[in-house]
Amino acid sequence: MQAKFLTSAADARGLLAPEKPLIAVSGKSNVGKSSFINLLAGQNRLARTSAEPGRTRLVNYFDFGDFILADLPGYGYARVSQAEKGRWAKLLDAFFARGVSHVLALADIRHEPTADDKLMIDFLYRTRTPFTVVATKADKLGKTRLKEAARRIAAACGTGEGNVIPVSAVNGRGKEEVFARLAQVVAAAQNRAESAGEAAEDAEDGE
Ligand SMILES: Nc1nc2c(ncn2[C@@H]2O[C@H](COP(=O)(O)OP(=O)(O)O)[C@@H](O)[C@H]2O)c(=O)[nH]1
Ligand SMILES: [Mg+2]
Repeated sequence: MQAKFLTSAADARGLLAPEKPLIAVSGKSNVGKSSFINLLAGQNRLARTSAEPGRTRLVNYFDFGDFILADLPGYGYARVSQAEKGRWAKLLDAFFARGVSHVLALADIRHEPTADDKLMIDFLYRTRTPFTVVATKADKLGKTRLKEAARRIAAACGTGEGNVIPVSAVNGRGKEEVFARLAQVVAAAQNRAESAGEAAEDAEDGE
């Protein structure tokens, strides 16, 4: 199906608790989050791309058929007030408290992960949230430097190289790999739902 926009949440009350597996996309402002979501959707304007980062403090939900994708507000934008940062932190806490199947954590392939990127990854480890690092703007590097960069990002995030997928919204690189990963996530979620259903039946049968 065509991916479609569902709704935006500005605060905890607006957050969804979907039946389908929920995949979150995180990353600092300007990392290429909107462009990446558009790449996955095969649509140019599903998620807005902007030259003015950090203006939207919303969780945007999209229906991708097999899963729901949540575009989290970009972090690390310097020119926002303390109050705004507090509101952002509260919204994210509430979001993760509802549970999520997988996080695609975006990082710019050309740079060392920032302090904020590392805070995000630490948070994912602490909360035992499965994640994949998506290294954006891969078209900006040649083949050799790209491999080095992916290795460096994996090390900085304390994860394996196989858990870093270089992508490019410009040439489409990495799209299939990301979908293959998400297919595994969806299958695992379905298996869990089925065994939970069977366990409930067994309990009813007194087994
Ligand atoms: N070369 C290149 N530029 C990109 C890529 N993805 C995003 N950009 C550019 O990076 C800037 C920020 O992109 P955007 O998707 O709005 O980032 P967001 O703030 O994380 O949503 C824009 O100027 C995009 O055109 C990419 O894969 N390759
Ligand atoms: Mg954006």
